[in-house]
Amino acid sequence: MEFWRGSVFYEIYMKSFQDSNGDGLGDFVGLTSRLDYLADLGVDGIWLTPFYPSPQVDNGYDVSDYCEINPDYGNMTDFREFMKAADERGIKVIIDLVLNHSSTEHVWFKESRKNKTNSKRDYYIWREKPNNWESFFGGSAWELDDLTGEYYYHSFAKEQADLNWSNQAVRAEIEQILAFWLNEGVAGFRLDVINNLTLVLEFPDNPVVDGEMEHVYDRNQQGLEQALEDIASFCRKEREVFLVGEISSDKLPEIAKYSSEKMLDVTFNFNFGSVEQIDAKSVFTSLNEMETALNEGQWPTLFFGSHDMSRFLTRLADGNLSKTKLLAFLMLTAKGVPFIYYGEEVGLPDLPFSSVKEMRDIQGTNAYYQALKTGSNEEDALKIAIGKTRDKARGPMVFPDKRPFTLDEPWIKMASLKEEEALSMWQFYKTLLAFRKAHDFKEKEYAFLRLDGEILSYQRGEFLFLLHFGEDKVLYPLSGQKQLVFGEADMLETGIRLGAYTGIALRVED
Ligand code: TEU
Repeated sequence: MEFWRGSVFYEIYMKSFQDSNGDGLGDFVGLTSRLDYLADLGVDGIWLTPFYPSPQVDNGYDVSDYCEINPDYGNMTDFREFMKAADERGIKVIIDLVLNHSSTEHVWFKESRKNKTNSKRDYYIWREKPNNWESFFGGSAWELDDLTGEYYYHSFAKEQADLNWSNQAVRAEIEQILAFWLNEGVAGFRLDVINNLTLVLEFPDNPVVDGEMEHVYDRNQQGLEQALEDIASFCRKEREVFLVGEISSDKLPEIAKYSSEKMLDVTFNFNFGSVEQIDAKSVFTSLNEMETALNEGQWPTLFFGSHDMSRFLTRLADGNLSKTKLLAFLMLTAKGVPFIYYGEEVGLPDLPFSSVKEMRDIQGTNAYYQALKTGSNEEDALKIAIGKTRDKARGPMVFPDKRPFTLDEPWIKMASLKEEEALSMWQFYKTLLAFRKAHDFKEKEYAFLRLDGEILSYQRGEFLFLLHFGEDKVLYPLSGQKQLVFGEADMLETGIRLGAYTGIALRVED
């Protein structure tokens, strides 16, 4: 059985996790010093966001050298010490690879743009004329390069040029990168926007419906399955390697088709993780959809936060501690591979902003200047940028051992949770992770999934989980011998009384 099935992963946003040298940026030495914290929390694996040399136009998702460490985060020796220390604690490390595009500062691109006959010209996608394709961050996805008078394609920022996956030489380079990091002992990769790799090379315009572009020709194109199979078989030549795909879609069937034995182990299902609101019914629908949409034997991912979205304490629970805990309970007990986003275990909220100057994320700043350009005043432009900026979830980590929390800690000042609530959140994660560890959930499929009013229930192996999404106390009728093994509830003759936003686990007869 693959190691990842029973594992809980923890996403770390490099810059904001732990600084060791006082430059205000997280680094590998700092991260290594926090491995005991992570082991104590009980996570099995870490997903590291990009740590490679990069001009940081898109926080490291613009890589200028795939086989090096950004000096802000340390060097190769620091990385190796971190890997060794993680291994000693039984923590697996998966790293983020951005194979769809590189920074325009990458030596390949610098060569490529020099002239039309350069040996690296076809590493990227050059055309005499642009089509109507739009970049994810707004505006055209084509940038005119004065040197040769041609346009290059960038599905994200203009400093992130898309690599040409129809070129075998590019694929060979990518294999070397995979081999390099596998040799360093990583347990797997999180593959960034991996469904953007292949394109319709006749470059037809995408349809635009009600002012919105439909990405018909620039995503999920022919050849993608083969490319993923090639990556997977290359990686798995010698050992098990965990492959996590980020598919830029919120439609489960589109996402699900790339998780199969021959391709990716799991894909991020945004239809579940990045929703704007949640209730018992929507969760029930999503969990059922996962059961039917995924290929046989494939598991979904379970997450409500990442470096790309608002934190769920703010977004889905409006600062309510019990509701946040209930969502954590769902994420850690439903069938799938959970990904905790750093800081959610201590109830970090979204950061607030009062000016665009406080923002670093290109998605926020672009939206701001775009809004000004199209006639918004500064106040409205700021509102739009606040909605868009991903900086809100990228604030500094505050560890629970730093007590008492000083009031000038930025997150405490704005946290909707009080200090004791933050600590109770942390205890909750720890206890739940310990509960998972004590019982093997690797092979536990759902015996059933049910919805009764605001109570969602599912059974996995000998455990029955009840999740109450309502605000009033309710009595859930249950007969037979049941032992409460996690959470709080009143066990009555007639059933179980559940308080507002409560998740519990019961041991039942198998
Ligand atoms: O994100 C890609 C992205 O923004 C979409 O996949 C989006 O999250 C999804 O459609 C939600 O429905 C990745 C990285 O996570 C992000 O930080 C980078 O900016 C981006 O790729 C470019 O590398």
